[in-house]
Amino acid sequence: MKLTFPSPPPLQSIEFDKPCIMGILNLTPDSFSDGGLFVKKDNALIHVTQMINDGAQIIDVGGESTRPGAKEVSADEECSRVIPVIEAIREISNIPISIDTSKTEVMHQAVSSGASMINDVNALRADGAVELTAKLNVPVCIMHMQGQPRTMQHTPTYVDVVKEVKNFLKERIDVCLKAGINQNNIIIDPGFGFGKTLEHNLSLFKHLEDFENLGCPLLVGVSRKSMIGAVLDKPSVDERLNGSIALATLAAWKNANILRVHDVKETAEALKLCQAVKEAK
Ligand code: 7PM
Repeated sequence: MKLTFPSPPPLQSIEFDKPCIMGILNLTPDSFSDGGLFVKKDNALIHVTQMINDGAQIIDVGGESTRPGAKEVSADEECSRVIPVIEAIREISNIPISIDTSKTEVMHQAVSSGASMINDVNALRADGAVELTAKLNVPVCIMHMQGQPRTMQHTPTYVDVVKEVKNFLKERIDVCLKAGINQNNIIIDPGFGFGKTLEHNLSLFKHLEDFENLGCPLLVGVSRKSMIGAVLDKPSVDERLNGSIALATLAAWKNANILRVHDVKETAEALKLCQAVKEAK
């Protein structure tokens, strides 16, 4: 399995013979883990350069807070946060940029400005999002979320979380395919922390291998998340590095293809060791 990025030229691809790292660039002023640190373009570029040097193969740019309870921002506001930074990254690198958004308008503008991939926690359920993605012909990550960001952590409920998340993703893959999205462009993500209790998150993680037979590359995003805080009793996000590395390693061991992380260097080292063990006789 491999992923091909038509934009920017020249055509680039990522081979999934081993897991790859997607580095997070959060451009929300209220982001819980890098709170406004990278709102300025220069700081963002320094951070991106560092992530590339540390081994990131994709940069995920987001300007919409999906934090539980977060208030929604307009497409214009989101674009004003992400577009200048996407353009600036494009001036220094041709690394694939993913745009973390649920808004059709933002997807469109971001890809027009040089983004190479769409990362949608809402799995392209916004009006026109599936059609636009088919037309743009770029890779897309569709993620499972129960409910909406503002209220999703109130009472997450499942009878069989693994089965239900899997069925949701199967249905969304079908919708994508019917709309003409290329099968090779679809990435799936169980959506850790999005309308899930700790128990749900742990269960999904334990059964990550079950998602393999959907036939799409699998993205896992657990970096600094509250499931780590809950197990380790670390209320503050900056105490969650060790936990993040532990889960990234486990996800890689369980054949995740893309790891969405804040701490690129540490994750890259863990993945190297994981791969060395995998390839041993
Ligand atoms: C506040 C709370 C800010 C949560 C940011 C977050 C994922 C994602 C995010 C994920 C994919 C974070 C999340 N999480 N996209 N975007 N998968 N595909 O912890 O798990 O970064 S935002």
